[in-house]
Amino acid sequence: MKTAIVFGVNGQDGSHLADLLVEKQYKVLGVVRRSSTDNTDRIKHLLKNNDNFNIVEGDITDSSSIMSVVNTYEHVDEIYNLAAQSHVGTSFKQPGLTWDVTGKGCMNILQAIVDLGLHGTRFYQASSSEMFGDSYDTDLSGEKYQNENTRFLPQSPYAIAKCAAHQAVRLYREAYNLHASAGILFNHEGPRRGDNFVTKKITNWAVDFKLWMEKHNLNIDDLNPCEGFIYGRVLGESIPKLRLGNLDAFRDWGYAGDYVEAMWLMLQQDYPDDYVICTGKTYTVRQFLDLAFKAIGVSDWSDYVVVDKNFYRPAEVDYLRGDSSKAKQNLGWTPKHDLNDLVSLMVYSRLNEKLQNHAGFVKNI
Ligand code: NDP
Ligand code: GDR
Repeated sequence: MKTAIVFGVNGQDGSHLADLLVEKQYKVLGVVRRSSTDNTDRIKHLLKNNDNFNIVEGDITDSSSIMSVVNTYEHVDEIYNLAAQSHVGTSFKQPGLTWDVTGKGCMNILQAIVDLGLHGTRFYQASSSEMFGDSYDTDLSGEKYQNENTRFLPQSPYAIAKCAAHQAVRLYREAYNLHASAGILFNHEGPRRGDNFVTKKITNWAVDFKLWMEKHNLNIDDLNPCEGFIYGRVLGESIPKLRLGNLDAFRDWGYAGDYVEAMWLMLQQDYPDDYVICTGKTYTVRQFLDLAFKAIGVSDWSDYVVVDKNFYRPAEVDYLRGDSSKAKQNLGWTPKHDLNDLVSLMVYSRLNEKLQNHAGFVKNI
């Protein structure tokens, strides 16, 4: 039986990856930070039902903690580092912490692998399209894209930390001959996405808005949107508008469940390498709003959304569209879900969560 250690197992990707590894009959040790409240919501189903899935406390900023985690199994086949302070906006407010976790944390794990002499262990690092920042290449038809050869021009403390970690993977691979790979993943989302990322913020709000209208028996024509609130027919019936930042950024959004498969495939190759993972299609936040509101039967969202400068970042990444030809060719990986699937999945999953008796609406989230 193969063994794997997943740092960041209770995050969006960590939970999907743990599902995949358990399904593939791995023995999985998930690493979770100590928290004063329960932080295992996304992996509860595994903790309840699977003897091959266990968790242990650990923090990637603490080398001794990593050493003891990595020493748990006699032999570790694969280590995945998905742990990070992963919010780009937050990284401008907490750059030091972001550096320690998102940048140095990866180096701590790599060094532990070297110090413990784990040469048979394969390592995956969660690199990011944010590393490209403002940089892109242009194809023959004049379309902008990023692939493994595009230079990095990071635009946030988060992206700078990710670049450092990415370079550490390359260095440790070359210097110590480690089987260490980095997936340069473009944005990927789903029902398990953290609430303060833009897709989850939008789909959650849209569903809650729809349910609020239904609860008060309101139609669109009954609504009175003004200032930061939307009012209904009678006094006291109101809901705060959705507050967002920059609506014009382009992102290449995929489904998280598809992307963890690419992580696993990278570690099954004879040789370690870096791969771009994406859908190849790009949309603005504005277009995502169109799709999410369409999914709840609303054609024009403009009266319900406030652009709030507080959600703007000091620097923005304007355009991301990946080219994952290398992953397709070497790993045989392509995404299975498009943006329409993703929006439906997120909307119906929120409905499921809010209306217990809608259970069965969404399968396999
Ligand atoms: P999440 O924010 O959902 O998960 C991050 C995980 O890291 C959480 O489990 C978190 O635990 C854990 N973590 C944070 N700090 C530490 C620490 N000091 N020690 C140990 N664990 C820690 O991110 P995603 O699942 O979305 O992303 C996974 C990885 O992929 C991240 O590295 C992210 O930067 C990267 N990435 C994500 C993309 C995306 O679109 N989702 C795209 C490209 C890269 P806790 O719950 O305690 O905070
Ligand atoms: P991103 O994702 O920064 O691309 O990083 P996020 O969803 O935070 O932002 C996407 C775009 O939406 C704009 N935006 C807002 N963003 C947030 N969070 N909240 C808002 O209210 C809002 N309004 C507009 C942003 O400015 C941005 O342009 C994600 C993370 O998962 C990283 O960890 C990962 O590395 C990259 O994707 C690839």
